[in-house]
Amino acid sequence: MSNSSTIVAQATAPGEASIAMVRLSGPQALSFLQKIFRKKKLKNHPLPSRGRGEDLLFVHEGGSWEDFETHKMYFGEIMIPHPHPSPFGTGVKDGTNNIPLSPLGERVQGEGVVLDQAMVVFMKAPHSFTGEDVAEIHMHGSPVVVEQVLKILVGLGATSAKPGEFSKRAFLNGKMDLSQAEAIADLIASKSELAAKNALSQLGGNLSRLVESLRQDLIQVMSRLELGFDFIEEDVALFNPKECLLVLEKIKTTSKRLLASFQTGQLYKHGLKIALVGKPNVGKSSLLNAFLEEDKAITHSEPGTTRDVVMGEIKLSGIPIQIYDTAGLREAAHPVEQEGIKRSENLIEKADLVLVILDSSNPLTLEDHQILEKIKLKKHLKVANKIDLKPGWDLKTVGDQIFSVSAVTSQGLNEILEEIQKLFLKGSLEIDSGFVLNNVRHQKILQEVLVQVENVGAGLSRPVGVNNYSPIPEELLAEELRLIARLLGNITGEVKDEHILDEIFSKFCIGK
Ligand SMILES: Nc1nc2c(ncn2[C@@H]2O[C@H](COP(=O)(O)OP(=O)(O)OP(=O)(O)O)[C@@H](O)[C@H]2O)c(=O)[nH]1
Ligand SMILES: [Mg+2]
Repeated sequence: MSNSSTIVAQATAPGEASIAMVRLSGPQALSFLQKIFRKKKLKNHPLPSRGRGEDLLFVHEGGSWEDFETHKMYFGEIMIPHPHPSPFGTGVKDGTNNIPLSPLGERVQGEGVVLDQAMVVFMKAPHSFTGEDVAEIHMHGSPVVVEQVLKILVGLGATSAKPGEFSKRAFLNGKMDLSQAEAIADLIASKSELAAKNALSQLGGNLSRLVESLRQDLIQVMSRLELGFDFIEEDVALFNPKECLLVLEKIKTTSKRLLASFQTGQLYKHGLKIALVGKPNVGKSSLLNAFLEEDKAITHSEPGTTRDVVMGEIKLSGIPIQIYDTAGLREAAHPVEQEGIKRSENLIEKADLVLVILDSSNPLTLEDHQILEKIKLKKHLKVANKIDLKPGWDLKTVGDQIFSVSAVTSQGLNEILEEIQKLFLKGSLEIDSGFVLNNVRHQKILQEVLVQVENVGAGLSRPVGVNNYSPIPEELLAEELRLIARLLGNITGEVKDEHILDEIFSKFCIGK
């Protein structure tokens, strides 16, 4: 499949950097590159002088200026081709002409204005990321220069790429399947080493191969079933329900295994959210600082110090753990504090785990009991802080499992971390299949597959008829199996649906 437009976008992150890369993809990639770039001899390989006015001549070793061998990097200059208006104003007089100076202070010839020095590479279709003609321009990472280059290319006729458009083209040109394209987005967004490793495994095709082999097994069974329709007169049972059941069983086991790994995949991808919750002054902010070993949140002996949510991150076995310090929960009079309390309550909803902080040095109050009541259905741990001080109540009154800690001495913090590890990370760090499911779209598809497989399986398990005929009408069975195959195909994008594709690729970043 080929696209008639040539798209352009910055492929590197926006902002100042040593290098920025602008990428073009499409049939005119080369001609646009030729219009704005001139190869230049590197200083240590000087060209023989060509006389006055030719000292800015660009190298065209072997062939003309326009020749770009595929997959070869060239050094040179980005030019604003005339008659494109100069972004540097009307120019500086050099005695003979009103010729603008580039920011590099270079004189400008009839070719145009020099914008930057650059390295460029042209990759001829189909041997490129998108499978189309691709040109990459590696320039200095100045947002001003990058913007100019993009403007010029758009002025020449290139189209600004939509988010994920390069990857979408790569997918449509058969360079990778859908789950691999999704893996690129995941790899870029990885928050932990494990997430990156998992995305790389998906990019390498681990998920695709698994799903595709199941789909192929199913297609074989389906083709035998459909062949049977043609031989209906001859009373030959080509289709064997037992064989079909075996294939369905395999799909079921694999789907279940992948779905079971989803929580781990999410953990790799997003980490864990932990909320420190409690009435004012129990030491929530002090505990956040103690976990982070950093003075991040303001602490004070006056209750109601924290108004906003403050987040800090630590790593536990490579998994990012986001710890949120919240405003103390109480009946607050001040509207700002009320807003803070509302935010704390929202956070309780979103958190994977709530640490309810109690002050061990002062007797429990009604507020403590109300908070304990409020979170009793959430996954939570009870934590008695300030155990470096004289105890104010018997910790056993709130149940058997309570963690005794001190934000001042850091005593007891490791026990909490070990418990978190036990609750969330145990077993999830050893991936036997080399891959865990981490994508909500894949999860939804596999859930549908499972329901469908269980339905068909239940029907097929009924006693078989004479000659092993299927216990459910074969046309109906064929339809059901086709649906499962189609669902599996949606994971790898074997079945192309424009809406699904737009939805997936629109979540990518621009330039990817
Ligand atoms: N001795 C002792 N003092 C602590 C400990 N943790 C906190 N404090 C003190 O308790 C007071 C309140 O601490 P914060 O961390 O600000 O309490 P908070 O729960 O964040 O309070 P709000 O933001 O008002 O909800 C401060 O004076 C802290 O120094 C502890 O483990 N031991
Ligand atoms: Mg606080």
